[in-house]
Amino acid sequence: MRALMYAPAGRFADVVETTVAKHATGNAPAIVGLIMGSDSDWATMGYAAETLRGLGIECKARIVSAHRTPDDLFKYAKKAEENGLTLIIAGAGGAAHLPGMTASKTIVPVIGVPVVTTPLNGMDALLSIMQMPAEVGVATMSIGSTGAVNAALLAATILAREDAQLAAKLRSKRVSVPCNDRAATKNSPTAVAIFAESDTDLETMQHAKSQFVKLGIPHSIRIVGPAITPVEELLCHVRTAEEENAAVFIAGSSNGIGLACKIARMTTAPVFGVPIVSGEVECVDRFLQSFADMPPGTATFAIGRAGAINAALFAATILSAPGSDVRKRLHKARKQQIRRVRRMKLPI
Ligand code: RP5
Repeated sequence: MRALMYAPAGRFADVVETTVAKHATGNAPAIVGLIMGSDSDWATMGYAAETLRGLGIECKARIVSAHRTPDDLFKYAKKAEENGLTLIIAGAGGAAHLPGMTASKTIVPVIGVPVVTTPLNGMDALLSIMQMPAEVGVATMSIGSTGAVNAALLAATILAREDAQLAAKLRSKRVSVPCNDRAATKNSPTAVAIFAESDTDLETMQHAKSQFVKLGIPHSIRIVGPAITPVEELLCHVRTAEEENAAVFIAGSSNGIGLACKIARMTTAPVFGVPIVSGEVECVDRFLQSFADMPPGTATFAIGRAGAINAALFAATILSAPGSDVRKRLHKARKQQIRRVRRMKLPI
């Protein structure tokens, strides 16, 4: 199937004809919405467009700003599902509300890219995007152009579940990943493997589990040992989960995002990290640094319970087809959430 893919002016300016990936649920082409708050973000977000293009995935790029054109953003997000967007990649810098606000208005999964725009080197954007409240999650990438490339690769990983051609292209780009043919299988697996590094982490990850129980999604949950676990042992857990048909991994660990990053190097399935913090972070710089180096295939969600819930909801969305029972339950949960917040009372 051929289609035109548009890339706006700038370093990556061109209009190219490309083979497009198929929509996750049928023969319609998968379309990734690529949005950013300003044309100044293009120097970063162009890398996402270029990576998608290299993989033959159609993307539609637009500038919509959470702060300068909020009405356009709401319209864009509200119509995203109806307009056939399979995924949205949203990039923003500073007080980067674009990915989160987009996620608040649509069930279409949103991947957020923190852009460097201020002397805080994108850390402000990273935290703004990552630290979403429970039930409205954004899969957060690392900062800058690496994050933009990885956002496109994560989108591709998700779309590759139903597209053998794309899966093959993706594997050829991730040569260091041990080979498996799972992404190319016709009967797509639907289960999620939840990994926790300790008993304490397991408690947090139970919040992810309860989402899957509510939504009726097959899942498994296991402790994979502390950070010192030999890599072979972790690999064994990953392979076992794959044999159980795990299509998505969710990794919760007090060791920041480290566990998710290790798993991402062992599988072609998407890996969602949930950083767990008990007490206070001792060295904030060192803790945050790990989020700057997440490998392809990994995304982080908020710290703790909110992250566990949001990673689960994100997984549920990418594993379900539009119009399916799971999607209906997700829409219903959004409505319940709105009603719950509207019913909240203050003491005065
Ligand atoms: C954000 O503010 C945009 O995403 C951009 O990263 C940043 C600055 O925008 P400009 O002042 O460069 O237009 O909304």
